[in-house]
Amino acid sequence: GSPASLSRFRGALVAGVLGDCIGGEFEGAEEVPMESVLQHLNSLDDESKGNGILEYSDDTAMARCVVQSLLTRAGFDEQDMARRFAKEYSASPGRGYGSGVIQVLKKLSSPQLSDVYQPARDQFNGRGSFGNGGAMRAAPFALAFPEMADVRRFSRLGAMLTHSCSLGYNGAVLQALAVHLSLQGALNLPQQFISRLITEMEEVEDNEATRSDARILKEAEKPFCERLHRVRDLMDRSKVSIEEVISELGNGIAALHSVPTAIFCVLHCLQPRECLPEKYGGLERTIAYSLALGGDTDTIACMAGAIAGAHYGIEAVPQLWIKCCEGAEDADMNAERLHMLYHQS
Ligand code: 8NA
Ligand code: MG
Ligand code: MG
Repeated sequence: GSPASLSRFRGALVAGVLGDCIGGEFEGAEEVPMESVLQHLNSLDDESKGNGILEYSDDTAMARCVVQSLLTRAGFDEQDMARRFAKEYSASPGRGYGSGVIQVLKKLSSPQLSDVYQPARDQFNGRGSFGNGGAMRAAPFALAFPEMADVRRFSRLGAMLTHSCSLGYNGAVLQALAVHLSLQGALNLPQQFISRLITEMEEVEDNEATRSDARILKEAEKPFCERLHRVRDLMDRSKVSIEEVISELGNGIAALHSVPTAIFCVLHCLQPRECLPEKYGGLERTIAYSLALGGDTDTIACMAGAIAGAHYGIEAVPQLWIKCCEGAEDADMNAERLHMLYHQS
């Protein structure tokens, strides 16, 4: 497809929802045999089973708030977005939110609150959250703003409403930038795609807040850059086991242990893989592979789904999977509205 086509917008938003809904099955599992993944995916293709609907979790619940806010305000409005997060949480608190972020969401609903970024700063004794909750909802920023500088700026601010640790909000920036580049067709040249991301993150992580957080958490000076170099090393290898991916990149709830992982899933699945059915296209491969890593499967598949969806477009998304997932049709309609907003500005 052509850069920033409607098909790519629809693919990104819909496949993100699918990753969340389908990935929920294995969330928190330590080991997920590929056989179980394929069984789960086959059950979606089997209409005769009359599957119940797979519900979305916090990932999609918050992404929907981001989308609605960006659309109604025709841009980023932190007060409006914060209000939507709080309202969504109080309406459906059982969507599987991280245990820390719940405190922020409760405080954000207070009408007395003057600074919407303050509750996030108070998390974890003032260090802020490094969870992947900012990154899991970052894709819509790439679908609202055509300029990379805006994607960077607003995905960061949007994440800081709940995640004030640099390892939290920089993960959101990385995810949004990956979707932004994918939307432009950058995954046609995977080596350049990863190089572009590294160059961008060199700048994003070049500040005192990042250095200080990295020092405290005993990470490399530029934690996401370091991980992206590992992604590049793994890409260059002809054979990589699931165990190696988990030990090199992680599969956990920290943004640092999941955003680079999601990016790797997309890159690794650009080609057919022995462990995956031949009938699968790239998007199906990406989701299946993400689930087989175990750990925070809904969130990793959600992030990988959004990046892959922006690359392959809506035509690559199986209709039967869309039918099984709560919120997928909504996402498709919202993608059209975001596409208009993007091309207006
Ligand atoms: P969060 O901000 O509560 O962070 C998630 C968790 O990370 C916290 O509960 C802490 O355990 C830990 N954490 C984050 N920052 C720090 C810190 N500075 N010091 C010590 N510990 C810290 O919530 P979130 O929105 O980032 O969470 C996102 C994830 O939680 C998503 O994957 C989402 O799906 C959800 N979730 C995941 C699982 C799972 O098993 N993987 C289960 C339920 C919910
Ligand atoms: Mg979730
Ligand atoms: Mg999760």
